Amino acid sequence: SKKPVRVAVTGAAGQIGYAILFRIASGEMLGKDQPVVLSLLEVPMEKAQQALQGVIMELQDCAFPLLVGIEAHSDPLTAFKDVDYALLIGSRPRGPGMERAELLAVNAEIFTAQGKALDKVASRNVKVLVVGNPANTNAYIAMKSAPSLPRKNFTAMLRLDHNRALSQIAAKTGKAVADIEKMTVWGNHSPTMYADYRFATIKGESVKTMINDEVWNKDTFLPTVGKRGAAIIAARGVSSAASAANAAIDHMRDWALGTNGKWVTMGIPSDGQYGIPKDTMFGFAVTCEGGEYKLVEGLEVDAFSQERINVTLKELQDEQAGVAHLL
Ligand code: NAX
Repeated sequence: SKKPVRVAVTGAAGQIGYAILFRIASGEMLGKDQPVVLSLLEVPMEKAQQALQGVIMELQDCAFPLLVGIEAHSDPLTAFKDVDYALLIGSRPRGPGMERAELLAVNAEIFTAQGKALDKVASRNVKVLVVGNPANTNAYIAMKSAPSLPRKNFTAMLRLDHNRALSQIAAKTGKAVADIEKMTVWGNHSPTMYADYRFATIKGESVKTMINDEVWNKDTFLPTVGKRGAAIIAARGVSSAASAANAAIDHMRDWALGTNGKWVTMGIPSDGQYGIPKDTMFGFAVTCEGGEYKLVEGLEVDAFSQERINVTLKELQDEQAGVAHLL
């Protein structure tokens, strides 16, 4: 049988933590033949650590055959020791009356510390996914704080936006989600993201031709996908958790196990393609194989798409500029 891998999850006692840990432990992320050790990080506060103990009791009570170890931590330096995968979910949400600059600053502090800890103690091949918002900028900060790890090991989660786009297209066309290929989302995980179905196909047929409605794209599809998180908060009273956890599972599974040539969306550090400045943590279409993602290159960018890409890029550059003095 396979050697166990170490999986770190931060914010493990939170909503998304509760929705993701049981799925990782049951083998949905890394395969039904891959034993895992869960290394769980929460803030040191007693309430959080106590809640974490409760989650651990429940994990134990599932008696998952693949779960060969569970650890509770309050320090990233111990939590990230030798980890092969790190899901950075915990972050500081925006409190009432909190300014954007303040939000960026507290999160910069968290992700600087966690990036440094990964740099020091994680496996040199660690695959890092940042979910905690602002996800792209937090991933950028962690990457910049871990100079001895390859840049490509740091990614941000755009997969929820990607999956939201897939389900909207399936509903619009009356076709199965499973048959949609070549969907992508460009840019920041925020309402400015640009979900792009121009290249998408369903059983070889062009989705754009099938829908043939630019007004729907601009006035219905993009706002629906962009504001979906807010719609869920309005309906549920709390933010998306199960769907976010599901997207994180999809992201890591595809990265680790491959996509068989299918496109998925990941936030990755740019190497300058599509005019996105190097290191910008940007959502792109990728394929995954052999534990590596590969950017889909050479896609045509028309005027409308360029305009959208410019908007989401500008937002990301402003966020990056807002934390530059902290790095
Ligand atoms: P919760 O508030 O339920 O849980 C967050 C947990 O993280 C808390 O238990 C908290 O104690 C812990 N935490 C805070 N700082 C920490 C640190 N420095 N180290 C370790 N743990 C820490 O939030 P939840 O609903 O689970 O969401 C978590 C994050 O995901 C939020 O930032 C949220 O905005 C973000 N999201 C990102 C999405 C994406 O697509 N990228 C979508 C869903 C979600 O909104």
